[in-house]
Amino acid sequence: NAKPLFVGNWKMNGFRANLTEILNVEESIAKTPFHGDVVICPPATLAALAVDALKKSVIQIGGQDCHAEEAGAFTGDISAEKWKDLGAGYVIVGHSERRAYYQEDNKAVKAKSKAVLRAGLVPIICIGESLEERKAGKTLEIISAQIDGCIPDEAQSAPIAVGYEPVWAIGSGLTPTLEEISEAHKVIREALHKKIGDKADLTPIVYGGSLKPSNAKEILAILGVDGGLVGGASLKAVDFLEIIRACD
Ligand code: G2H
Repeated sequence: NAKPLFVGNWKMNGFRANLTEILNVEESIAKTPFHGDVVICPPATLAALAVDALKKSVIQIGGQDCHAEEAGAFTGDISAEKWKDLGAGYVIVGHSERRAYYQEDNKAVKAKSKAVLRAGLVPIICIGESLEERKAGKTLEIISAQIDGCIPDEAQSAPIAVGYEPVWAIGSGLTPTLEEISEAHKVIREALHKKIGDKADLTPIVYGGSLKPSNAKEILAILGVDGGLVGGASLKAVDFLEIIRACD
């Protein structure tokens, strides 16, 4: 089975003062009998400080996005190699906010995933259906196609993680039913099998979208849900910790 993975995606939130939140999580996690991986993806401006602050801790730092190229004239962008150089272990790619606001399609997400693997980091590849797609009964077809289109061949020989985030559940307070999450994760695992074989069983497929202390226990108990991608609730150390602790 896949090792549990929890990712706190701060998005464009937080200032230097909020780094104490990470340290609070760190202190408690060290005392918790949790045997998974914990990653925090702060805004890029805080990432170097976070790496320093967490040097000796079990928490790793991740990027929220990267450019597909290694270096060059790409003002404002950060390559996977830069994340590696900083000391990050993971990079989120294909988050629905990137897909929606920067028109990133599966092809672009695949190129970024490739770049993260090239740098020797773990890509957290995000997929998920929109509300229209769900209403049209196309969810399973869409997420299979996203796996097919976003996972590069290189993933056959290096670790990756997948984030299932129904777009309509992100930051909305709405979540799919437990059956819907279970079904989606099953289909994602099957689609992954076609791409990377048995390695699919060891690949964490984490749920994201309004995951919070009040719903974490039941969602994390679903077979095939290997952890969480937490946005809003990761900004408060106590909430993020409670979600991590809900995983047993
Ligand atoms: C989904 C999630 C984290 P939230 O975007 O990536 O955010 O938990 O706020 O819905």
